[in-house]
Amino acid sequence: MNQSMGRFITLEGTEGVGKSTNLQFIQSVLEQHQIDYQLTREPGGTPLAEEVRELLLANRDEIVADDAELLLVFAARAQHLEQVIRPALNNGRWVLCDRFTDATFAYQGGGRGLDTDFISRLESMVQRGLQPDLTILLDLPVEVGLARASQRAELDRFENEKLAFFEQVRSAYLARAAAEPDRFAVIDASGTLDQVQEQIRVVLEQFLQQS
Ligand code: Z5A
Repeated sequence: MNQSMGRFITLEGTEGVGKSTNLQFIQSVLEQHQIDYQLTREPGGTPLAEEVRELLLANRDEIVADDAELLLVFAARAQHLEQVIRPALNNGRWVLCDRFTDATFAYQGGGRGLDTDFISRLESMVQRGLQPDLTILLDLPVEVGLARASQRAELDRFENEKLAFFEQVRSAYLARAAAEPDRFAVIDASGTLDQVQEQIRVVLEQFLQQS
């Protein structure tokens, strides 16, 4: 590892897995270890990319073409990488990002059924080899996640998708984790919050020791 670079951690999962809840826990562990980190999210992370996020999540009468959705995701990502992620890592800061390109392979690839070779080509163009060092995947049966998330007042364009869509998203995530076991840590998110966070703590402590 280049010692001057920060480390890049991403958090992923399907609907209702507890990403927001556990993000706070990850932050607390990093802070206990006095890690200087930048918290960010995708789609979003810069003013322009946050505007793209709003475009992506808004419910609308017009049908959004799958390719348009994919290109918007990568447009936001290009801006986010340029303005936030690369500068932070180059300055030795760690980056903790709520979702990244694995979400594209899961939602646009798995959920929408887009060609993963095409997604890979966009990934190469926009990321130029940059990959997360650690990806924490919170995994949960889709029905359990949807039941947890159903408490929300208003559902966005993705949250309004059907069960089969989220099953495909989950399968795509698990396939990516199986293909890259060194980068991914798959967490069983079906237990109590304490049980989930204990698993996350173990993964982070191990990663911190290696970093
Ligand atoms: N998207 C995409 O399509 N392509 C891409 O490349 C990217 C994203 C990057 C927005 O993401 C959408 O963008 C996303 C995919 C798409 N759409 N969806 N769906 P987001 O990350 O902003 O949206 P989100 O998935 O809704 O994230 P979230 O708010 O962090 O969700 P969450 O995982 O459901 O987190 P939560 O609010 O912490 O947990 C849900 C509830 O469960 C809550 O009431 C908790 O108190 C409860 N909870 C949490 N843990 C537990 C445990 N252990 N037991 C019981 N209850 C629990």
